[in-house]
Amino acid sequence: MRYKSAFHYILTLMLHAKKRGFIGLSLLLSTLFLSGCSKVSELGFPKGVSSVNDQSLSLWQGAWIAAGVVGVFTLILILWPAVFHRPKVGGPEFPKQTQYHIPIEIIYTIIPFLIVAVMFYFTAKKETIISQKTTVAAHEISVTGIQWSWQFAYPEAGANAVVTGTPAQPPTLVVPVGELVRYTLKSNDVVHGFWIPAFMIQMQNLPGVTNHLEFTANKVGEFRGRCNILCGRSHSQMLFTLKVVTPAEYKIYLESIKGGQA
Ligand SMILES: [Cu+2]
Repeated sequence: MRYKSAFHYILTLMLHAKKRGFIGLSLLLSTLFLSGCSKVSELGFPKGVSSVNDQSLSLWQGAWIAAGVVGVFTLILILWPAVFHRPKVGGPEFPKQTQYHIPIEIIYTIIPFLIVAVMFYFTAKKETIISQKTTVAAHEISVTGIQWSWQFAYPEAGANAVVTGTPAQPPTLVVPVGELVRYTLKSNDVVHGFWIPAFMIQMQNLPGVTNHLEFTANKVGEFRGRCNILCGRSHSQMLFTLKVVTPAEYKIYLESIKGGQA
């Protein structure tokens, strides 16, 4: 009974707050829209750490704004009948039942289609820019997925410049800051996923297929990398460290691995 009366109390409050609700709702919506227009937070992804972030961050933020607008609109559609269309004293038990309303059915088919089409357009546009093959890459690194670690090869330092990790000793991928690197992605066995979360980068290492990826690391530091395709027993240990160093340090590193694993 206590729960029931609490529920009634909330409903009464809601009904009394009809007018205030309108004001509150419009305030909430305008705040959402205004904050969305002025400055959107990075929402989990750091700004400017790689050339991919420069492209993808606005896409990520846009997707969140779209999800927010759809979410708020859906919440209003759910709450509206619950608050404003409650049974009236002495009224019919059920309101007029509306079915097969063709215009409404067309509208709720077209609107989601438009939302998906707009998101697809922006995604495809950014994806084309990100996956573009250029001729200006300053360096080449080959990334091979192996059950369950990574092998990084630096052909510009010779055929022996290969670093192989193990689940117990995850390897480090060393890249120069501010210089475009072209990565060749391969797999020795099953499908793996080359993923650097902070860089908003993920591409699959496929057996029998060679994938290519290019990006520039923009900030010196260490970042986490991992495999994001379930690839077997020790998948969770398929980790690596991405170490972004200055071009001078990169040269020294290449020298140090010329004869084999450093
Ligand atoms: Cu894997």
